Amino acid sequence: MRTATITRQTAETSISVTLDLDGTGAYDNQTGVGFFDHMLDQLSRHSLIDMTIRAEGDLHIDDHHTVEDTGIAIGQALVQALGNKTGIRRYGACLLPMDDALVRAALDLSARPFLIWNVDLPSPKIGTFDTELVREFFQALSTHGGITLHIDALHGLNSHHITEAAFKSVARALREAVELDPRKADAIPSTKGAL
Ligand SMILES: [Mn+2]
Repeated sequence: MRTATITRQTAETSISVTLDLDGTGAYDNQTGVGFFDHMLDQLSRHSLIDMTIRAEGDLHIDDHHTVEDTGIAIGQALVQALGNKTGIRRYGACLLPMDDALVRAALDLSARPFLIWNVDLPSPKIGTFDTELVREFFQALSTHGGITLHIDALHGLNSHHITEAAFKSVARALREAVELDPRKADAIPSTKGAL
């Protein structure tokens, strides 16, 4: 079973994340940050990774710790659920349009965290959500998930559309990367023999 549960507790946040890599995209995500829940739902729905997330953070300060720490916990859960990565495709990429927005994500489940973030979000807020937190989320996901993650926005006018396209493109790329490759189901996809 490629599943994992991570619980993570600090003075700032209390988070639990349960993932099933071989799911159907079923989700139940409650972080107290409405727009972020909407994005996490996209991440699950389009990766087909079942996702149950509960986060209680210091939202009286702002959304920063909650968003970042949820990214950390999802990354840790991915690492745990992937195990030694036998049989996975490892790489994934997706060019995803959403109205005015066109976002490209390319990723490698390499255990080498690296984020390229070439995304300009024109407005500082989406509702009450600080758009600068979108990069913080993907930075945490990359670092703690051991993901080489490139995200480039090729076009976009509306920050909600650009952000949503980013989450959806990463989700589609992740779906591909975590999938088992039936042509090489018994091997770790690296000439090093380990990932
Ligand atoms: Mn939306």
